[in-house]
Amino acid sequence: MNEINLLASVTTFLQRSHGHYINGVAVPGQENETFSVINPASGEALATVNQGGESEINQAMQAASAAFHGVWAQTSPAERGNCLNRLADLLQKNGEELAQLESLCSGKPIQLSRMLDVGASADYLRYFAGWSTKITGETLNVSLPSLKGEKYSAFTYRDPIGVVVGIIPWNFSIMIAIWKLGAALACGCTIVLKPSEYTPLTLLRVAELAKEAGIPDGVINIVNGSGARTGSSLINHPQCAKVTFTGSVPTGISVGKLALEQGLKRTTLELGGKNAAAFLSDMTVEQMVDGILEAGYLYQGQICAAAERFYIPSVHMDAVLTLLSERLSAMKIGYPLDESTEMGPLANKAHYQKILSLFEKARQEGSEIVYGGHALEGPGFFVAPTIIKAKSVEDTLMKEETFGPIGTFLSYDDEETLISLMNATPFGLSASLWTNNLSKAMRMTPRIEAGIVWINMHTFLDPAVPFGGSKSSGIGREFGSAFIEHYTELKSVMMRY
Ligand code: TXE
Repeated sequence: MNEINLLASVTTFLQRSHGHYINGVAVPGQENETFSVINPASGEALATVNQGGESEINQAMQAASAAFHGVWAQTSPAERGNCLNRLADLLQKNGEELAQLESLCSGKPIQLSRMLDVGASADYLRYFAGWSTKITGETLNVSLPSLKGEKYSAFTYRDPIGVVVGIIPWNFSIMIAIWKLGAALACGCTIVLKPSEYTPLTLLRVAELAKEAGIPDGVINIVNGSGARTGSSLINHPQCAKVTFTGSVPTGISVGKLALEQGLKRTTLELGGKNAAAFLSDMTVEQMVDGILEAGYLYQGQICAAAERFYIPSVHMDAVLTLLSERLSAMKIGYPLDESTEMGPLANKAHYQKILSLFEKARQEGSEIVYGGHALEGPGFFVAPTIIKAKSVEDTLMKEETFGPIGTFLSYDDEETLISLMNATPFGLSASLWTNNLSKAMRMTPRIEAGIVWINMHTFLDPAVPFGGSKSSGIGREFGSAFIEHYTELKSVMMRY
């Protein structure tokens, strides 16, 4: 056991009363309507949070709008970048506090919280900071003929889109919010973030650090509350110009529909999927198992880009599943604040119940549960990492996103069939192909329907590489230069002289 001691600042923070963060100050919210934050490793309440009502929603949207038209519009691109860089510094300076809060609320192993919610978040902010001074339009050659010797000239601007509403899931309560916030602020937008009701605390602390970093009041606001009520009201609000959402496919579709109906508000939807990882027969069994663990079991499989469908050459299937079972049984499952923990609990009770019902479904359908497939004893929402051997592509677990530590396996014999198996899904967020034959991989990659295809790797995201879903896995791209299109409105200017 390497269980770490909670920092005094974490204990003090948890004891505070929690609500919202609007226009540079903590706002208590509706004290008669609260919800509890549950530690998924123990099932016990960590804190209570006051719901955001119409009053908080209005205050936050007005503050973001005033900051957009006033102070942030007057802030130079260079200073916007400096603000993001200073926030990155403060995330790192306060990193242990943030990582502990994230692990307590989400069940994420502490090493991952340190690496991703703190370390990677700082890297993403610095990447976006660099873009703030490089957002430009273009000069265009007008194509019309000149009739009387007149001349034409044209160019484009990229105007910031306005107030962005960011709706955040529970799996990376800091990092995914930083993706939205960094993109919005670099482009000159202001933002109102609604964290998941399961992980509402970390962003309240990040907002305080943003103030310390010199980000003007009103530029970043946090409103806590339920999705159906607070989330929808934020999207409905007349000051909302754009919605950026990460979460499940059904909720993403409702969010997208509402945003369209409320005046064609722009949307970026980064949704889930049923991502495939395919191993070609030149890989060794050990290489395949290493790849499967990387692709499917990190952070209890609660990563939208993680693989859930695994395609293995028939000749290797038994050996792969035997070695994978051995590796899973050696995995250290435990308390997220223990530094040696490799796998923690599922993030919340609803998700735990969903995973248990999927185990049941697999049994009813006669899929073979090779390893795991059950809850683990003790308090908290722990389940065994699980291997399921599917009968066919029709098994529920080959089709429905589990978002849990469950790999579902199907064998194949020829590589032509493999491509159609990989594409036999309405989703297309990510996919991976594992082979030492790069020439073959390069020929197969264009035929794989996914927003990102990894070769000999899976789940790794990079701020320089666009990320987002094809097919039903989303609309729009985060990162690279691609995000700029989604946070700015292209304005054309044409003149005759
Ligand atoms: O996600 P939701 P939930 C999957 C995972 C999980 C399931 C449900 O399988 O078991 O989704 O989890 C807000 N208008 N993923 O319920 O509903 C909500 O408050 C506006 C995959 O947590 O997608 C939260 O802030 N907002 C996923 C956010 O949307 C609404 C990550 C995400 O909630 C809303 C998380 C509404 N009508 C869960 N309803 C991924 N692929 O990354 C909810 N919200």
